[in-house]
Amino acid sequence: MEGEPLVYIDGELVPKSQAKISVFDHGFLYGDGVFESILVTNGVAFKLKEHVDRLYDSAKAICLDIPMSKEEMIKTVVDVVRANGLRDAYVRLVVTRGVGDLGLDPRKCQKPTVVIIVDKIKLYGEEALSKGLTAIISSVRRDRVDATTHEVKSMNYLNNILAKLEANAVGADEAIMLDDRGFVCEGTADNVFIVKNGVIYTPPRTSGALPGITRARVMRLAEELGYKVVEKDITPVELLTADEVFLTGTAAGIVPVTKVAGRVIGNGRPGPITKKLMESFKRLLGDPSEGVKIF
Ligand code: PXG
Repeated sequence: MEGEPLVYIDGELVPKSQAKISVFDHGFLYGDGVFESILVTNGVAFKLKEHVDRLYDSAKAICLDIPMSKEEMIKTVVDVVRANGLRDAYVRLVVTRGVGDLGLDPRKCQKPTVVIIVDKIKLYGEEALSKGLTAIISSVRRDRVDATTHEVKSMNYLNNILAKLEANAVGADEAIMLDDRGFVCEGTADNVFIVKNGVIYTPPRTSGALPGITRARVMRLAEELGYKVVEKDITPVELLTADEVFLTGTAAGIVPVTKVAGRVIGNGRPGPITKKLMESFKRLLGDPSEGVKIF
């Protein structure tokens, strides 16, 4: 479709250039809100139901009552994608605490703000994807599970951004972050997997990493392909000495990592298991049985 994307704000569809919210919205003032990113491929919104479930879990964890049912939310997302006429798109679903005053007390906010953006995204270039990314191990630790845990997909991404700045400063593509105990947790917008001696490992839920929807599907896919997948704590040395390392996330899918903190992973090229998973995962995108068919 020609022209500007249409953005949903609290029941209205407005052109991108006019899509604005109040500076008194606590999402803006305090990062008080939750969000999801959903990929639409060939008219199918991949795992839309799971994303909406996670959105409502995130909201519940911060006592935010989303002013519509999950079914209404799914229907609204579908309607907004349709209104934009995009068969291949990236959907950003944001629910903030809403407009309040300058105090941080959430009770000052009468009604959550719901925003749905349908646009395009590119996290990494084709070359990085085919050759593999370079990553650092960030000095910025993930927040604790008993603090501002990253299990909640909240609008507080400063922890991730500080890590990304470290990667940018040394020309690396991504930053892998450790949890407060020093075990591998996740990337700034993706979950981490390693392969050692043919077995696939990923940090467990207790690392405090976001329970990634791509992560869950990739774990099942790997098992369907006959690989053993183990959730376990991964030390930095296990990461550096892995045969293969890859990341998973909505925007990028499965992404090989071929250098971590200056150490070459495997032979420096995307490994065979990573490539096999990438190939098989690509086929899931656009499959109506893997999500909600929009067109
Ligand atoms: N960890 C973190 C911290 C994330 O933000 C993931 C893991 C992967 O989860 P999913 O469910 O997508 O497999 C995410 C996902 C962005 C961007 O704009 C961020 C995410 C997804 C897409 C784009 O940088 N977060």
